Amino acid sequence: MADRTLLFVKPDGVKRGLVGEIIGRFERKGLRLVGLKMLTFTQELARKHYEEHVSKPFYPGLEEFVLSGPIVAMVWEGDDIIELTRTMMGKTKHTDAAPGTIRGDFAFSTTENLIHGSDSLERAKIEIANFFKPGELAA
Ligand code: D4T
Repeated sequence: MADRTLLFVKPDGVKRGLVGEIIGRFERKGLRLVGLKMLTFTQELARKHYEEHVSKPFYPGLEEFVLSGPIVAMVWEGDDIIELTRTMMGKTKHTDAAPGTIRGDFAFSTTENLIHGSDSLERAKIEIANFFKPGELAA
């Protein structure tokens, strides 16, 4: 099976009507969409997904934000999927994200930065299982 990653459009991206714009960028790049759903984070899922950040000072604000509305979770497949999607997302901090990237073109906050993407294939496996059952993904 080709490499896969977990991406989600954060609540700000859904509220701002950027879901189509974001999905379209990955489609036009030639990546394959193999899973898609809208859901709202629970506190339990937020703590699991952001386990490495739970003790950090920005975590309470981050948790409040990710619980603030629905997200659109996706699994994408393709060669070099992690590097490619992370490059297309742009840097985490909105002021560092280059124009032409999703965050560089649309984000004006580090917390409300529109999109999440797994940062390694190992993390992608864990994160995909946090959001999708095997039967919900295309073969
Ligand atoms: P995600 O996980 O959302 O794809 O973001 P990154 O992989 O690009 O960045 P990260 O893990 O360092 O941060 C996770 C998440 O926390 C928010 N955040 C981060 C924040 O609100 N304040 C901060 O100072 C940092 C570093 C943004 C993304």
